[in-house]
Formats: sequence, structure tokens, C-alpha cells
Amino acid sequence: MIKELSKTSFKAGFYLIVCPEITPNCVKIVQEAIKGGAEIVQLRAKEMADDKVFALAKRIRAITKETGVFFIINDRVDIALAADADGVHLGQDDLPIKAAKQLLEGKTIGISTHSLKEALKAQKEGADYIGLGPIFHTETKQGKALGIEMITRVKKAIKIPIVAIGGINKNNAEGILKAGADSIAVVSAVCNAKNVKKAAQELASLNRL
Ligand code: TZP
Ligand code: MG
Repeated sequence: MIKELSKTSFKAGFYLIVCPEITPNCVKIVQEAIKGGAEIVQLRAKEMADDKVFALAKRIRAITKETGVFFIINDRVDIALAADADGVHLGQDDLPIKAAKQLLEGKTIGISTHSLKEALKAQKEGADYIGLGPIFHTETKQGKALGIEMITRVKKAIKIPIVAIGGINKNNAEGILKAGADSIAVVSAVCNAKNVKKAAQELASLNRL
């Protein structure tokens, strides 16, 4: 039995993740991707000093607020709070969901999951959505590819939105969505694209189908 789930304003949609260590021009990327239709933006800064992450978060917050785009901070509940983001995306080793929820009252909590077991646990603990991946092999993050079938398995078992991630691009996105993902999340397919706006447009329109 699932205990009362929080109602936050998270809505599934095309989800862009920017990593300043990989693409330092991520403010520009965010601006272009939003023009193309990105609906959720996550700032994922794993190695940057806190003051720099915070400054960047505030810039992205200003852009996303103006354009009505959802803004999530990876890992860091404190920075999410300080920058007035819409939520945080946790890893399996980050602050537990319950603790994050207490600090970020009313905000969205997402968590990365890599198996059906982790997905069920995330839902039980009150996550608002799960990241599920890597679905395909990717250079952006290590980890064994789960394959598309995992999306279908997890979809049958949980009610909260599934954000599929890992090696997703315009050629395989449709299959991911057909398998049951609610959102597709990408780093390289947009951040490394020559035309960021166009790349976001293609993926965002697939996510709307
Ligand atoms: N979590 C699972 S895979 C991944 C993350 C953050 C990286 C996704 O990057 P890309 O470039 O879209 O494969
Ligand atoms: Mg993490």
C-alpha cells in the first residue's frame, strides 16, 4: 500500500540536463533549448565549487522562471533551496528522500534508479518521479545499460512518472516513450548538438506525442 504521495507541480515533459564541467556554456544551452521546447532543466554540477554552482543556479533560475520552465538541481538540497529551484534530483547515496522532503517542503524530489527494486522503493518513500537509466550505453555516465524492456517492467509496477535517461537521442526516443517512459532526459543529444535549439525541438516534439 502506497502511503499518501506528495502533490508537487512536477509534470512529465522533455528534460534537459546541463553539466557545466562538460559544456561550460550551459547558460546559452539552456536559453536555446528552452526556445526549442525544453520543459524541465536540471543543473548537474558534480565538481564545481559551491559558490560557482550557486551563481550558475541563480542565472538558470532567472531564465527558467521567466519562461515557465521547471528547474531542478542535482544532488544538492541546500543549493536547490538557496536558489529557489523547483526541486532536487537525488542519487541513491544522497540525502534520503524523507529528509529532503522535510527541507524542501512542497518542492519536487526526483531520484535516480537503476532497477525495479530501487524504483519501487523510491515510490514508497515519496519520490515525485524517478530517473531510470542508463537505458543505453553512454559516455556521460558509467553504468550498465538497462535496456528498453526495463522501462516497461517498471512502468507496470509504479504510478509516479518515469524519466528515462542514458544514451537517448532523436533516433531512439520514440521507442523509449512507447516502452512507457513519461519523459526523456538527455545531456549530450542537446548539449553537444551543433544546433541546440533544433535538437531540443526534435526531442521535445517526440516527448509530446
Ligand atoms: N544518469 C544516467 S545516464 C546519465 C545520467 C546523468 C547521463 C545521460 O547523458 P546522455 O549524454 O544523455 O547519455
Ligand atoms: Mg547524486
